[in-house]
Amino acid sequence: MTRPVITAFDWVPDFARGQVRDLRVRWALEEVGQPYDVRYLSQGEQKGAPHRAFQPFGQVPTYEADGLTLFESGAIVHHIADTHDGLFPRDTNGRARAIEWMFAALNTVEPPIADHAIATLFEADRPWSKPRLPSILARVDGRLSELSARLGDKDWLDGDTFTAGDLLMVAVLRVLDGDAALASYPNLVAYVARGTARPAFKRALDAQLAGFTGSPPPAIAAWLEKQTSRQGECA
Ligand SMILES: N[C@@H](CCC(=O)N[C@@H](CS)C(=O)NCC(=O)O)C(=O)O
Repeated sequence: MTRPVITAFDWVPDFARGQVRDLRVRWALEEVGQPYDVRYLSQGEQKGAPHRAFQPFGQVPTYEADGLTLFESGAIVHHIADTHDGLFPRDTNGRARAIEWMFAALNTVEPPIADHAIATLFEADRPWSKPRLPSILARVDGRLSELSARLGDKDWLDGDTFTAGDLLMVAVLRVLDGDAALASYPNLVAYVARGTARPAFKRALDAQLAGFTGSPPPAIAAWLEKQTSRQGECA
């Protein structure tokens, strides 16, 4: 296999550092020991035609190797697991269960957690966010409670073996790390800690953080400047 090239941003706001979805892809590549290169995009470049040719929605990450280009972090992690040893069990049924947990992470658990991030971070200052929060929190809690019950006292979702399903589930849950919503479920807190203690995760996170060498686009820079100068203001 040729060395894959993934895309990532060269700048994101502080709250998003360590959460951009190229992290999942980097983590998968680190787990299987596959070296890779990164093509960095400045903010805004993701919406231009050249990148949209790779990613129709104008987002990161993407993946290129051996004449194949992919978008969607879940599809990329699936492909890495499919073409390397280490993220899918060797038996057909175990592999199917790992894929089941990949879908559960992205399709069942992530949506309410993404709504929570929108209401508390991205649109925290919008009038509709506060009224929506109780119902969002109830949906997050419902999913966490069900997941906690299924995980029980196992190390990983399917037992003793870490799979691509755990990789995506931990990546999804760690958005809530330190949040009261997750703290109510000690087995999920321990599960996230177990996943993020893996050396491959640490290498992936360090690599993502080291890649933020760019600058914000002018409009965001001006807005950030205004926020900083306001920090000393009294109401
Ligand atoms: N479902 C997509 C979501 C990708 C996504 O949301 N990417 C974000 C970064 S985490 C992004 O590129 N946002 C910038 C934008 O939408 O302009 C995936 O998993 O790859």
